[in-house]
Amino acid sequence: ETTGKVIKCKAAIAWGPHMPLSIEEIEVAPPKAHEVRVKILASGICHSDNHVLKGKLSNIKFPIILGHEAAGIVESVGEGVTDLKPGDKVISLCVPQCRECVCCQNPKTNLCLRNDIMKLTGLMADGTSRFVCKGQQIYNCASTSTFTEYTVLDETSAVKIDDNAPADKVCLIGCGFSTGYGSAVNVAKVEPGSSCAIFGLGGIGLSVVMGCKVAGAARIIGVDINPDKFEKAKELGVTDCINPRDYDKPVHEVLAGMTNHGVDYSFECIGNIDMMVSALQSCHYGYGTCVIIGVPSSSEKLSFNPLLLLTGRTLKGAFFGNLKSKDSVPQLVSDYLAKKINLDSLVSHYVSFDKINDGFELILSGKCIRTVLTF
Ligand code: PAD
Ligand code: ZN
Ligand code: ZN
Repeated sequence: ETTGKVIKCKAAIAWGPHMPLSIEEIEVAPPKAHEVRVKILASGICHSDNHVLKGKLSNIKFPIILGHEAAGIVESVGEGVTDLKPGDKVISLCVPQCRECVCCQNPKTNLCLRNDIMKLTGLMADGTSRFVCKGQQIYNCASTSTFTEYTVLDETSAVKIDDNAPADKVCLIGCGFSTGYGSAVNVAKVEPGSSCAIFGLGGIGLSVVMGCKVAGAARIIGVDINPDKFEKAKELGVTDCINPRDYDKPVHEVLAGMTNHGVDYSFECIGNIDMMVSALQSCHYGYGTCVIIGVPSSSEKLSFNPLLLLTGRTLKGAFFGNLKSKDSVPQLVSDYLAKKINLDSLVSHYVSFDKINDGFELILSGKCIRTVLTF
């Protein structure tokens, strides 16, 4: 019986940027009011975790426990928690949904004011941490921190899902799948018969592909510098693949030649500012829409000719596919169980939690789509 007690368990600590993660024993405090403590069952590794480790997001504080794409079981709940109880299967929500703030009340956005993506405090709502390692306070990541056997989440950052859902698949609904799929169906609002270009065919890009296909896109063009990504992309609905390195002209000109002078919708799923401009240039004047999903280094700025916008293109961006998380995640889990969405194709590797650094190696090697850590 652990309720009300500190739990000692293993976590992967990032002591600083440019260092491998270190599996350490940590102490996880009991949940305070309106918080839940969760035993993690499975967590995906997203490229955003790698950005933090590589020091690309300079405002993030170390030491930190990364990970934000997980499924687990509620171990205990703090005072005042009404919609979760011990034993519930949950998914962590890196974009919370409190249902009360001005953004939650506005149907146009999912960016609940309680999100920590913009403030980057790395702390719980009361300004403290629930993690201690070697006597030192450890920061959390995007209100989640899932590279640990136990974590503590605000009640707004966890949602109950179907008990029958396999944690090692539906964890991807906690970030990658929802981000990509939502960007296609909810941010771009891809229409039947339209043409789409997806820059970057990793976990996010392939989820965009699935969204474009469900939305009825006629032409889905995948762009990646790693041709090993093309086979899976075609299986999932990409109609044409291009490697920019195979051409001596800019990729937007290649796309213009393949389509009627540009696509209806383009998506940047890399985090490369040059590709963001290419994606914007690739959509058709007058009506094309470009959605930015990739996260660049904090020091980088976009620069492009505003005529691209004056001539009628729309530039958009969102976190988590602009899906209101508590409302959308249980439904996506049901859609997976009803075989309406395909997460199995996204999971290319399983790695045991202790071997987490091998999981990060897989991202850098270009060999994986999504690696899921099992606990
Ligand atoms: P990933 O590493 O699985 O995929 C990236 C893909 O881009 C790989 O297939 C690469 O080969 C390809 N690539 C790299 N450079 C280029 C290039 N110059 N031209 C064409 N292709 C290239 O990453 P991911 O899918 O996990 O994440 C992609 C980005 O999305 C990353 O920046 C991540 O931080 C961001 C992200 N955003 C959100 C959000 O809510 N906005 C959520 C999760 C991830
Ligand atoms: Zn992510
Ligand atoms: Zn809110």
